[in-house]
Amino acid sequence: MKCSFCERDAIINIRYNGTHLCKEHFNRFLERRVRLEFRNQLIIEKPIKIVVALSGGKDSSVALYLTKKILGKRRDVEVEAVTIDEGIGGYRNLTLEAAKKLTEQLKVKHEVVSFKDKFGITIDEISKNGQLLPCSYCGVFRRKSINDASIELDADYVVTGLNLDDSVQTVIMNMARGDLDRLERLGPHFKRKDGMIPRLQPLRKIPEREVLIYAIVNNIPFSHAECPYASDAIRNEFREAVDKWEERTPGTKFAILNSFDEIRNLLYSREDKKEIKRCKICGAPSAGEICKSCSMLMDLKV
Ligand code: Q46
Ligand code: ZN
Ligand code: ZN
Repeated sequence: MKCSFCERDAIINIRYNGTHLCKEHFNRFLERRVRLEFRNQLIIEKPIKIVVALSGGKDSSVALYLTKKILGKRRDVEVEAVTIDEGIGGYRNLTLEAAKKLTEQLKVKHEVVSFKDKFGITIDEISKNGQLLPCSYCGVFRRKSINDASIELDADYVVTGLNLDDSVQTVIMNMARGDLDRLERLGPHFKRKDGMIPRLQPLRKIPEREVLIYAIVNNIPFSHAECPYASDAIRNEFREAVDKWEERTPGTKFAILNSFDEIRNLLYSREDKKEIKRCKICGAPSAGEICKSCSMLMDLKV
């Protein structure tokens, strides 16, 4: 199959717009949308530092690569990367290797924060002792680690690799749970609030399949390793449902995300919001007296 715009062979077909694209046109098509996201999400009025939360998987590796490609040449933007090492044998060591390779290639400063150093316990140890599934602790500790590291690095923004598929699943899951507070907190964030570094999501409109193909055709180092604890059955059900809707009506994922963006402003203006306090132990923003991370650490008796 030839590219819809030139004589070269196509490497991908884009169902939602009916085109076939060669590598060059695919790169242009994807990068244009990421540039637009940066333009919509980012305000640069002074020199800023952006920290990319780099796991070493395809999404965050593409996010770092494109952040550097699109913003790295600007004098008023500094780009660094942070990887969280949760202590998951047979997985994190592999993704960490990929993350190191990419940051060296891009000449980006790279910091690694380990759960062992920060919290005194790894996810492998928690999986033996914890009351909940490892992912419950992992998500809370990771968010805190990334936010704390970004504050220490004096970052203005954190970039995450969240793609279109992740975003849509998260929106639908929170709607199905009726969790408006969490819906409201979903990124991208446009300003610093209550000690939280705003999150940029430059890939939020890029389908997962396109992120993967972009990583492969541009030889971006990333790891295919999967976490041994990954078993989010509920998310998988939502993933299957959303994929089925998209299969039947291409463009559904964009439509859901665009609808969410429209109603988001209404969520911001709600009056019955919970008051944000400060955690009595670590000082982080928290819905209760003690933040989730500190209360989990107390349960684990670390
Ligand atoms: S790393 Fe951590 Fe994930 Fe592994 S333990 Fe679960 S949350 S699955 S994205
Ligand atoms: Zn072409
Ligand atoms: Zn706390």
